[in-house]
Amino acid sequence: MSDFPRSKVRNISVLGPHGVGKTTLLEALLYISGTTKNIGDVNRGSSNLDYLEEEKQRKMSTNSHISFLKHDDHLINLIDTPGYSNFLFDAELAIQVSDGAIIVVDGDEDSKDQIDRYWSMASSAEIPRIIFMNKMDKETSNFENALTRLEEHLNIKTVPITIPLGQGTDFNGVINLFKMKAFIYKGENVFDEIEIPEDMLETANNYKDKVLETIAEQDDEILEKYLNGEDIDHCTIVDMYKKGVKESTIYPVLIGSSNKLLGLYSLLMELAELMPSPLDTDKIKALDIEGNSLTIKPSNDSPPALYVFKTICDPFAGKISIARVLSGTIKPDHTLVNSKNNTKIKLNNIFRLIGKQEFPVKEASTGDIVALNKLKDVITTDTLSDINQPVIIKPLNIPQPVLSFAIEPHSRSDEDKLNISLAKIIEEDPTIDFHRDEETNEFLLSGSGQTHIEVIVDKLKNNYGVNLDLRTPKVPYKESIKLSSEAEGKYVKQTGGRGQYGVAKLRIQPIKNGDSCQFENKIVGGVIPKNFIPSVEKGVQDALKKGILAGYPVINVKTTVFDGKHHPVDSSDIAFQIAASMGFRKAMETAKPFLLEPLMKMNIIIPDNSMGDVIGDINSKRGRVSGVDSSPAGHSINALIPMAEVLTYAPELRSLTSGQGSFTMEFSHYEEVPAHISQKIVEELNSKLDNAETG
Ligand SMILES: Nc1nc2c(ncn2[C@@H]2O[C@H](COP(=O)(O)OP(=O)(O)OP(=O)(O)O)[C@@H](O)[C@H]2O)c(=O)[nH]1
Ligand SMILES: [Mg+2]
Repeated sequence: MSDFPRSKVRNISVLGPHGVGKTTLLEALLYISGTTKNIGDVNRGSSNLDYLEEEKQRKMSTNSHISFLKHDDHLINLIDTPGYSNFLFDAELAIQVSDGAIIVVDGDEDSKDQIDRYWSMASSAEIPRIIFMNKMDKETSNFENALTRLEEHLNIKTVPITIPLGQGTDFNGVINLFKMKAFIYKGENVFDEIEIPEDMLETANNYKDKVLETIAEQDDEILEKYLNGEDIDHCTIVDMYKKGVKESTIYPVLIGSSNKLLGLYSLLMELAELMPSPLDTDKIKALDIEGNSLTIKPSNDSPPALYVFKTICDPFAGKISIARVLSGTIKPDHTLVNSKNNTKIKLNNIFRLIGKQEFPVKEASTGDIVALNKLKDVITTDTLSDINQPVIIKPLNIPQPVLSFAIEPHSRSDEDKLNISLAKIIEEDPTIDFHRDEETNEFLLSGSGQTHIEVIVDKLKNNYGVNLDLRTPKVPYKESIKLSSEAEGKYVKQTGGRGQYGVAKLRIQPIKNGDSCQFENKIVGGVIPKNFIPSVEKGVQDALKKGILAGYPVINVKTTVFDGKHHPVDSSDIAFQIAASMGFRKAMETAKPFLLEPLMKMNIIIPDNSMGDVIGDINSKRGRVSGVDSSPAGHSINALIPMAEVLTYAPELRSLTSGQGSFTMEFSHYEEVPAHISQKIVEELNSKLDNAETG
């Protein structure tokens, strides 16, 4: 691989909304460049990239996948990213190791692309972009409308490089405005370069004028010359154009059809021509092991450094770490250091990948994207570097899970395998959380959405033979009190032999939201001896675990023990624990106990036309909208909604927005449950208890 000069390497992420044709585009590029012999098809499950069972079943990418091709004398590494909102983190990681991006959009007139989020992810990473308008073969595609929509949505200046020859089902080639030639498809991957047909000449010239004007607008002097009709040297135009793309002031747009292999050579050409090489980044920002900032020079002469942006744990092939070589050259048998914990890591085989197909290489150098097998204890976002000069790339923040499901393994053997299998899946996908909820005693599997969690369940089954059911998790309600009250707890047993004796008088009072429970000892005169006070506190702690309303933990209560009695022989730790517990429960009865529920802070992104339905639904869920931001591409709603109402929000939002909506949610705070709902919860619990007793 290092036989490619570093200036000829391109690392490109392919980004865009779900279903816009990213994977199909890459399959087509791999095929037309002669890299693959057969074109993979996502619809038939024969894709080289979407090779996982979970992806074949759903006909969508649930992971990023790497691939590479050679075009002219360039090596182009292409990372296919998932467009579905649940898998955004993979796209973020891919962007982190890319020098440029292809943003795929839909040329379909009716398309409701939600490209804002991918656009802003690439903007934040400050990488240049080429826009590829796909699906131009569709009956309803319309280049002019789609281009206007795009410029308005994103508020950008575009430079069309190719325009369609024929519209919709008659689309059969492209006109390249820089070459002023037409390319038509003859079938079987064969193209003809021809003169622009007469009837398209005026359109092509009009677009070319627009292109020249947009490029000239970047420099006042050139613009004036252009507007005065003076000739501008072709090289000047090309240089200004390249500069504008690299600095992200203008964006090239190419059109085509991945299904019909149209418009793709022009795209390959522009990737090679316009996208930066790994050497074009002056310096890569990093830290030393003490956390001081430094920069890495992307050069083969610099010490080796790799950043791991993906991990695959294949039950058969084992563990594979995918990394970008930031600097230096690496070979199998080299020893590097995992900079986060100073552990030595010996490299094994190095290879390139197309989906899961491996292509071994002898070495990899600056800018290469390669797979490395069996790197022990190395996880996604780790930096491996030179033993004497360790560096760390600041890892991306891992997004918090937004949705949890309780999981129930089918059998004991499924439960036994669960922990170890999930640990492997979490190694591949750090956005998953798995833990046992102490309050509800359930195993909770949390992720970025319902599809994400369903994919994990499928993976557990397909790869590890673990079968389980998903259940809506229980809401972790809490209990508290509104009034102060006092009560005496008495545990006295004095019939025959050694008895039990403990009496504790307790005062309980509500304290401010956010404070956990407090305990105070105000015993005077030793009515409860000092050595039994910890037992009184333990008894109160036990009572706090299960409130008297519905057995939920009690919060925001201060308990004071202010009086009591003891017996020189019969008093014991256990007697005071039980007495305090009884006293607390008795005091709670007269302190106006109430239920609290968790509220979730939600950010919901929806298309324009579902606004009314989504807001209506939030109201019916006892939610409160705190703000709505609008952009031409849709609305972003901020709201507080009780957790009990959004346990199955993912499918609900999907149906309210025809699959276009997405959301994130995080815990905000606890609030009192309205009386009528609280009553229902208590009644349901009592009827469950009755059934348990009778059944
Ligand atoms: N008509 C037409 N359909 C296309 C074209 N490109 C892709 N498709 C179809 O669009 C659907 C989605 O294609 P994918 O390649 O899986 O889309 P994706 O962007 O990778 O989707 P995610 O991985 O879910 O983000 C498939 O049915 C493709 O056959 C095209 O140029 N024209
Ligand atoms: Mg895909």
